[in-house]
Amino acid sequence: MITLALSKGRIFDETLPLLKAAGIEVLDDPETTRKLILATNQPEVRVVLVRASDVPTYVQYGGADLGITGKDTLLEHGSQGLYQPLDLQIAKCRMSVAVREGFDYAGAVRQGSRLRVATKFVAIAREFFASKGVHVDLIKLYGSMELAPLTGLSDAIVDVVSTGNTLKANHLVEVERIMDISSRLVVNQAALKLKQQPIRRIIDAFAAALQQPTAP
Ligand code: PRT
Ligand code: MG
Repeated sequence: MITLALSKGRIFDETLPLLKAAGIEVLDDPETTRKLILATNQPEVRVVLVRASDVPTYVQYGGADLGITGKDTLLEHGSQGLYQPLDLQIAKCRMSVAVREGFDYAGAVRQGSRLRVATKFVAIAREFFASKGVHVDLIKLYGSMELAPLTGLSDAIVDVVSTGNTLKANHLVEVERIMDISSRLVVNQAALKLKQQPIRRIIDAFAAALQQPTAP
């Protein structure tokens, strides 16, 4: 049995075409079923639905053989025990610093004042500001980062941005782009050795699908 860990929502949706290219079709709709283990048209392949931030953990400890996870999640988790054969170019977005409209970010950085930064991505934020030599107090949040500068909890946030609509709706502006983000295929290294043939087949099919020209 090959177990693939996916999270519901954008990663699941954008993975379906890749699975299809590998001849794999998921038999349940994750948005309507209450099942957490989904069968596929291939009796030897199943999908487990886990929280996005739990995908690397499942794959690292062998709860799943493979998984698909954002580079943001992977950088926060660390990549011990994980083989990363492919950037799948899905669920694309960017990691950015944002502040309230009118907040003088450049001035605050220039003056060397300690910046209060709220984020779910503490490791990425710590590394980024350290590389710039900016002193920060990091405040760990688990969601709704946009609220932090609006309530005075922080001066800035570090968050994932896609269209930018959420920032705009909350009167926040993007002041720095930290990195581009997309989702990666991660594989348990022991599983890759033990189940080499079926896992390689999936990796190769995904890789071939990525080579296909995409519709404009
Ligand atoms: O929700 P949960 O805590 O379980 O995990 P999660 O939020 O990490 O999961 P999910 O499914 O929302 O995201 C999975 C992965 O998709 C992330 O790890 C990113 O790599 C990637 N991704 C791509 C995004 C976005 N685009 C995105 N827009 N993740 C989150 N967002 C958020 C963004 O922060 C904002 O709050 O969606 C909101 C809308 O964004 P805008 O800019 O289009 O308004
Ligand atoms: Mg989410």
